[in-house]
Amino acid sequence: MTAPTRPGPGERPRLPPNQALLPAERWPVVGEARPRTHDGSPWTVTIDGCVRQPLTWPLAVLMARPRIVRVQDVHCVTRWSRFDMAFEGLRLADLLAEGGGPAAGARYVSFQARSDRGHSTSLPLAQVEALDPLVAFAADGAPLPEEHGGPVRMVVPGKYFYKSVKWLERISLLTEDRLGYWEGETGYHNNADPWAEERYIARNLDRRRVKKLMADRSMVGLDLLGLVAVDLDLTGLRATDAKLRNADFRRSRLRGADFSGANLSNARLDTADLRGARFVTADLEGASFAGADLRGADLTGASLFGASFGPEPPDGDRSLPPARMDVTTRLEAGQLDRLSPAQQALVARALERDGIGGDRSGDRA
Ligand SMILES: Nc1nc2c(c(=O)[nH]1)N[C@H]1C(S)=C(S)[C@@H](COP(=O)(O)O)O[C@H]1N2
Ligand SMILES: [Mo]
Repeated sequence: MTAPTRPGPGERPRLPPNQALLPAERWPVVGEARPRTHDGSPWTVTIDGCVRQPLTWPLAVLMARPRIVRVQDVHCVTRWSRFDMAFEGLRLADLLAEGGGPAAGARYVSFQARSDRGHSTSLPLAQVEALDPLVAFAADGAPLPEEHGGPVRMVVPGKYFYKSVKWLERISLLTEDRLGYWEGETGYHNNADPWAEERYIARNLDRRRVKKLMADRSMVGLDLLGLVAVDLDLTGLRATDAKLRNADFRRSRLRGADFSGANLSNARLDTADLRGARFVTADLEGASFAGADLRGADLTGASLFGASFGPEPPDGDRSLPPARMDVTTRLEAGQLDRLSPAQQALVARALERDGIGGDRSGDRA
């Protein structure tokens, strides 16, 4: 049986872009090298959260079951790939079904490791269902060595290998995503599609630059083409004069961030925490702020042509409320002229008062 990760003849090339093929005998160890130390408790695997019935199995029980073999290619984000690795284990789908499957509202799956840093990764439930990952105990005919996740790891086809947690201990179904270690702390892309080269949160960053960006929380002056910074904690981010066209900051924590002079045209800032953030003279044309918290934010001098601060029925996403704004949100009356009448009305309502923020009307002179 071959997983759908391998493209058929005449389709895209088998090796994803900018990957190097390793010989079969080479298998680099990436990330943590051993499971939690000083843990005498018996190894169990649990499925919990948004499921009909949570279940815990002693590892030995799972390992005693009849296994399937799945041949698939492995692509590590650090640019090596291996073809035709034969993993042996149980289909996650079968284990999930034993507890009656996901409960209503389950949308994400978080995989947690029995490791010292509480390592985890996550995927949307729909992708888990489509990719059909394995709970694996062996590779290429031998039990998984400890440094490769033995005795038990996830193997998820079709994603960079950081979506395959080593030393699996818990699988939690969630209504909202919970970013994993690499994705939340170190700037790795949350979708991890090797064919789209989704390595880092921005396309044109390399490992060194993404590391520095996450450590310093600074994007000052950078050109961050294709930035996908969804769900991240970027409190206090410095992003003055950054090129962030089409950037996706949905649900991120950006309290006190400084985007002054930045180009955020068509950026998505929906449901971001933007309290006290600065957008002075930023380009916000076509940017969306539905459900964002803009209390204390300063949008003075920003260009707002086509920007939106809330859904406009019937097209808008009705699940999102309008942006939260109040007297501390700074905007000049003249700036609102650039918004559509529906958006002007929505902002006026959101501001909940006469007059525009900051008492510094741009029309004064
Ligand atoms: N628990 C745990 N799982 C993990 C990691 C980790 O650091 N800790 N690293 C991930 C990364 S980045 C990769 S590429 C693969 C590496 O698996 P390997 O060491 O068996 O090659 O494991 C993934 N799973
Ligand atoms: Mo990786």
